[in-house]
Amino acid sequence: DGRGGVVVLLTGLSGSGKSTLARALRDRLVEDEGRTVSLLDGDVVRRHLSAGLGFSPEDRETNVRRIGWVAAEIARHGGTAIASPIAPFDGTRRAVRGMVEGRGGRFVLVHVATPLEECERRDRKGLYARARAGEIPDFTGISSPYETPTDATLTLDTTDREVDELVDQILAAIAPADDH
Ligand code: GGZ
Repeated sequence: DGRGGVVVLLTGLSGSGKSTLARALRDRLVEDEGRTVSLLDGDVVRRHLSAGLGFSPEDRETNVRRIGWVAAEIARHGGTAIASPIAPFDGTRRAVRGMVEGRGGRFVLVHVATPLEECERRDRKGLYARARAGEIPDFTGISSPYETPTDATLTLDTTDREVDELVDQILAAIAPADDH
């Protein structure tokens, strides 16, 4: 009936617009479709579920796998989960896909592919400046890799785009091809 469980994972650099899109998507799903949505917000996840983890490759892997586990569990019960970690590693993202699909959920990977130059120009939290100054080790895009997804359902660049229009694209990508 198109109401089966789904996990939307927004992946991309810091400042790419993932959280903004995740929240706007949540609002639209709740308002337009009356769904219950679990938003696994990056900040909240790192304060609670992943408290104590840093940004080494190992800690990022653990963080994203935890998010995936929770999201897969939500989808298994027919729910909708939206998560927006950087999730820089292809292997980890594929592991999350496996967890979700293995438990009968649909997995929609959205690559928020706003270019590094634009993310750095925004630099809302001043993190890029600090990373360039060598004050933040392992900073994604500067001193830690971001592996571009090759299995994204949708690739978006938020540069000069309206949030509403981008959310429309995500909603279209989520709309089930009723074969799941
Ligand atoms: C990347 C970092 C780092 C390093 C702190 N590298 O823009 P933000 O601030 O709010 O989002 C970033 C957030 C990334 O955490 P994630 O849990 O999404 O990362 S991962 O999926 O890789 O586990 C940024 C802040 O944390 N931040 N240090 N070194 N981003």
